[in-house]
Amino acid sequence: MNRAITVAAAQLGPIGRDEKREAVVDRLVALLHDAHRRGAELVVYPELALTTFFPRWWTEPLAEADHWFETEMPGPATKPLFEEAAALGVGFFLGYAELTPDGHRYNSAVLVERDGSTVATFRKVHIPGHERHEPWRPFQHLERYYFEPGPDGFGVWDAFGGSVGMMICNDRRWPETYRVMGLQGVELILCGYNTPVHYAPDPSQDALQAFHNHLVMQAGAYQNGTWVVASAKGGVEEGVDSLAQSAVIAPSGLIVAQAFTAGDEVVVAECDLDWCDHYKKTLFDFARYRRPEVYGAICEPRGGRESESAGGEPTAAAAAGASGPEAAP
Ligand code: CDV
Repeated sequence: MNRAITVAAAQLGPIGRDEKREAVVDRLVALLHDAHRRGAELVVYPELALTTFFPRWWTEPLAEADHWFETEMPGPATKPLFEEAAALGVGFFLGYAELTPDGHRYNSAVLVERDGSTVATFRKVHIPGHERHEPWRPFQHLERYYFEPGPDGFGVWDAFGGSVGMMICNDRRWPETYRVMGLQGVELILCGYNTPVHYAPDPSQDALQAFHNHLVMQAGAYQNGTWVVASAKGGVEEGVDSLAQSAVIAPSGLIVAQAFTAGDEVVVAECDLDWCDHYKKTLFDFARYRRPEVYGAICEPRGGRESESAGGEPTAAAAAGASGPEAAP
């Protein structure tokens, strides 16, 4: 193995609404130590890893939700994590809610190298859920109220001895996410997620959540010849059950390590970045086999030519009586 890096998915169990940042950071540091003890040089924490998943509640005016957001990274509460990681020589990916100095709100992740330097801040591109309070739901998913879509898209950075990309939760369901990074030569994609098991607009998907989670990431890894490391915040948080199953996925598409609990747990695997070439230089040799001249529709309007205005989730009424996609407005 030439470019092998040991990576840990540091899964979190639930974070209570009243749990202080400092207490959460203590948990992150405990996971960091466990990962380091097991040889990890890079630790992947979940999406919004410093607080409970607050988009499940409606808050108006929006400014009253400011306390869920970080205005600096590191800030006073997160500094101990940055310091401890640098002291151990371990890098990390950490999801958090970002409030910028000019008032923008993003669902973000910071990537920090082993020496403590910040590689990049990634802002979630695909924002799921809804914009306004929808009382018919058993719990809200108001990401589209709290966050703007990340304007920068999917970058790839030279870090950890390879080409590293990032995505956050819903981004992992979209093939474009992986392909845009794949075209930049990505070898290691890091991901954090919070996925409620119950999907109110179509509960028939509830039983398939675990399948869909791995389906999309295994396909994305294989089709782009890249490692994917994904870390969940799982378990029952403030009454809402969320998927766990954090995993490390090889460029073959196979899962090489997976969480077996829905709580705080470290999943470790050695990722040989050179293994990506088995796929990048054969079946998925993009330069040789891709046909971009016939892929133009990929960049057509959002919903495709025939359904530009038909996107979005079903309304409450449609969901209540929904028997299939035709019930959507
Ligand atoms: N945090 C997320 O982005 N969650 C979405 C849910 C709402 C479907 C996900 O794609 O897992």
